[in-house]
Amino acid sequence: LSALISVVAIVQGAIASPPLNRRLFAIREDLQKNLFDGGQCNAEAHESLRLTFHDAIAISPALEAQGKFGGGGADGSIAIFSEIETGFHPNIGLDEIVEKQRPFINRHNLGVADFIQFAGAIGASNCPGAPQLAAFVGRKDATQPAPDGLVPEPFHTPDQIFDRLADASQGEFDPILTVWLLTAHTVAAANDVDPTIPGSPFDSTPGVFDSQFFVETTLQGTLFPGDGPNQGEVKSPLRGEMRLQSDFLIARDNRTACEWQSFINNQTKVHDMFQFVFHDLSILGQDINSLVDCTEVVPVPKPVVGRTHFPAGLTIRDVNHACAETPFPVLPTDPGPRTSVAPV
Ligand code: HEB
Ligand code: CA
Repeated sequence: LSALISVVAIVQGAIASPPLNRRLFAIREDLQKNLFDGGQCNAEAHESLRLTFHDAIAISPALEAQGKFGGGGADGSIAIFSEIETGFHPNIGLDEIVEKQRPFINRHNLGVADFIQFAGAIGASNCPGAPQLAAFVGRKDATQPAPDGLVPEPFHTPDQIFDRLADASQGEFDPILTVWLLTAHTVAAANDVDPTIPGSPFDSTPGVFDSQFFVETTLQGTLFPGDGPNQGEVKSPLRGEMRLQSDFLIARDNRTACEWQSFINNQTKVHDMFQFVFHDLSILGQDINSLVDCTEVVPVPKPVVGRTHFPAGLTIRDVNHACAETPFPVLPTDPGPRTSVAPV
């Protein structure tokens, strides 16, 4: 009889709470179908990846040391307290993806903090060349909003950005790892830096997780794609392409220029370093020992498409070569006349 009772208990348990991976596969399917247009590296995939950063980075041991609440890191606060946090200036535009994700959160049984990081990992997996990003489950959800002032802005100086990332990560995210984190801007566009040209990409391949972002940010800026200059914007090398002042400066800063250049034409590095830093970003403020690693649920992305190149009409002569130690890599130029970058 006791054997029968325990069998019943196991069956009931399985019905009450289907195994974690099975639940995650269902969420993945729902996201791919209904948020990411059938598995595309689309605008919602980009925005979901950006959201992981804006939730996770809002944690500050420095504020805690002053006796203030410093935020909970990857705790879902940006969605749980979206009315407050999406009103913070650096979070401009994120209200849209938070509201698009909310019905998925409501119809599945997963914490908000876990969901945000999971959706970012699934979205990124649709971008050829991306790594399989970590998916952990079991985070503690926020009980209060993060304070304002913890998310970097494109008009901040490299010093401000390096200090903020180091604070959030207890020193782990140094200037070098900041470059690794910025690899995310290879699948990215800006809607609100210049609202007259929404969807303006940071590189010519916003649907591919490649090293074009690192190439194109080193090129001499020649134009504003819209009605710039706007706050946080500097001249870009291509019509249709947005360039953030922070990316421009970190690409040329003597602490980071060589690291920046080292990503060019090095897809293995693009892939491996972002995989590494996302893992640590996605669990800021959480205790990894109480989380379950469900990364196997994240699809392994397709390999990168295309080879690293200068956009048509541009060559090594257009490069601002900021790394004194290493020659700039030799790259082919795309054939044809100068093109412009299409909005996302
Ligand atoms: Fe990021 C986007 C900034 C980092 C991811 N950016 C973005 C933008 C900006 C930024 C401004 C645009 C927005 C609009 O819409 O307009 N970032 C920034 C800064 C920093 C950063 C300043 C520091 C340095 N990011 C980052 C990181 C990441 C990211 C780390 C990762 C995770 N972003 C991102 C993405 C994007 C962006 C993905 C795109 C989104 C869309 O497309 O929508
Ligand atoms: Ca790209």
